Amino acid sequence: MLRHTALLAAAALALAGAARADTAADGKVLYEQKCAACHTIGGGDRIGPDLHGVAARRPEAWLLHFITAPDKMIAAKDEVAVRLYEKYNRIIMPNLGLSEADARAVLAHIQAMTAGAVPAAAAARPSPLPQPELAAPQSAVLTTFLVLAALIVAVFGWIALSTRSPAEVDVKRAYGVRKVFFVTAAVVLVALLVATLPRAPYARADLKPDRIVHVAARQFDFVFSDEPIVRATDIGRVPTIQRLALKAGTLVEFRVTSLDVNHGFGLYGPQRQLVAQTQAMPGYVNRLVVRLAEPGQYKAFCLEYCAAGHHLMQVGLTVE
Ligand code: HEC
Ligand SMILES: [Cu+2]
Repeated sequence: MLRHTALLAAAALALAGAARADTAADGKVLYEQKCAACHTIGGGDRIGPDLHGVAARRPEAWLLHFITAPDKMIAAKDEVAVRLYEKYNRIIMPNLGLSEADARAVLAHIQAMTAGAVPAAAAARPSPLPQPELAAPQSAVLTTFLVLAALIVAVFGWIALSTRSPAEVDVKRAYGVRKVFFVTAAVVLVALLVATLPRAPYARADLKPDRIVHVAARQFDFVFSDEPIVRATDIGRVPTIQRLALKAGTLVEFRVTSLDVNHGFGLYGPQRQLVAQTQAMPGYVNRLVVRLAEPGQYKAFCLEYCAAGHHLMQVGLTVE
């Protein structure tokens, strides 16, 4: 027993030593897991500021304090922290529970990236969208919805007004009319269902995808990879795909999950038309099979409100 304990202690010490040996490498994993969802290093602002060269614009003590306890610094009305908070959509950077040693490791990684020691992160993020234009099918759907909604409002209005002059109701006849309405509605709806079901955009189960892409959603980005990312700690260890590029006509199976709360994965095509979508749920993997026929720049957006940075949650992919 004692020997075992001693062995374990030795192993733990060796591990700790190994971990301390390379701070920038540790910092890289921490950064990918805890920071990359909101920041880039040289890729531009996202939810928070671009961290390229941050060590040159802030004192080290301030950075260590901010990274370990951003919430406290904003609460204490630190001038710079409050200014940043106002500038970045009043989204408070969460307290991620980093120790000072963790913060040092992350800073070492940020500095290494800034110095270009580990290049290629720059511009890995998609550029912001040009003002999206509603594609024709989407505006047709919107118009139909608005017309139907107006019709329903009109019917409710008519009924409400009709109560101003109460009238005797022939109950038996009213039930008769109701039955006719019910049967008509049932026939029309079933006919519509039968007519449109074969055109529903569900992939056939027997189709074998050309490519499987794993998608992990988290507040506030999407991570693509060739291997499953099951929990947040897989990030930084499982290789991720920085820029996803697919050949036109590829049948892709997206295996979508979430590392925190419920998100949506809505894939939009080059004309900003919705191509396919599914939910990203913690503990579940949803399979979304879609043939990407049209070449161009695609974007995935979160389609379920997930917290303050939701509207900035997106990822790009290219079909060539
Ligand atoms: C949920 C999003 C989010 C995450 C995750 C996040 N940050 Fe931030 N960060 C922000 C926002 C937003 C700001 C701007 C200040 C504010 O609004 O709180 C910010 C500001 C900063 C600043 C100040 C930048 C400057 O220009 O002075 C640093 C440094 C920073 N973050 C480092 C980190 C590090 C390191 C991590 C990971 C350990 C991290 N952040 C994780 C959102 C985030
Ligand atoms: Cu969201």
